[in-house]
Amino acid sequence: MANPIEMYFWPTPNCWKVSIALEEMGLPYDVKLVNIYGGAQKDATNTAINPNAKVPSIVDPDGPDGRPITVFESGAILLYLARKTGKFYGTTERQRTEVDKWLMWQMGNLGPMAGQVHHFVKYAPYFDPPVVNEYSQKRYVTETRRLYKVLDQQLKGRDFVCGDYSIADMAIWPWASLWEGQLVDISELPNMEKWLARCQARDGVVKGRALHADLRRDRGSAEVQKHMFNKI
Ligand SMILES: N[C@@H](CCC(=O)N[C@@H](CS)C(=O)NCC(=O)O)C(=O)O
Repeated sequence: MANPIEMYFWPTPNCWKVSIALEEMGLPYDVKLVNIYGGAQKDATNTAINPNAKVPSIVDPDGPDGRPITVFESGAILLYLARKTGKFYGTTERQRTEVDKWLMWQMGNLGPMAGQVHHFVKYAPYFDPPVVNEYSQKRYVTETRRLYKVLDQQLKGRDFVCGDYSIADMAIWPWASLWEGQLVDISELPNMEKWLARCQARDGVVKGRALHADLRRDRGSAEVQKHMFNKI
């Protein structure tokens, strides 16, 4: 029996990628909660494995050569787990390159843009005093809507982003599942809507998404403002 992987986690889209992957791949894991609303991401325990002071991260006691390994950045974690298990990452160089493209698309485009929508639409207006920046809201909502059109086009004629279910779906679904709060009109995205349902029907997605869901807050607050955005 493999030793459990330590998953440094808080119920957020980037962390759901990892909880979903661990569930889908059938890997045992222990959850280490990092309360980002309370500032724990900046504690020495977390920054020792995540120098960027964010979540998620993992520690795999059974890393390469049998020695422990730490991994941060959700995309790097997905790639590591896919290589470790040989699952959800195709089998040929052509298939893997396809998965890489869409994984990088999520990491470099959808995640950062939708993240800014969350900031300017769901968090900042609830700060004390409220911050409502219409230009920023419009810019990031417009770009996020454009990205979902790109995704919808890719999903035309495909069940999943790269054909078979892969780590690209695991990376994209957590963000895309929150389309409503990102002010996206799903009726314009029929392929994406069907794909969301296909992903949501998977046991691994249901379990990974449900993990510590009670701790999640969808809105900004004075606490979130202090611990996540006090650098501003
Ligand atoms: N590119 C990073 C982004 C990580 C990230 O922004 N994590 C958020 C939660 S989804 C976080 O830790 N926020 C706390 C903070 O910004 O202080 C990844 O994909 O792992």
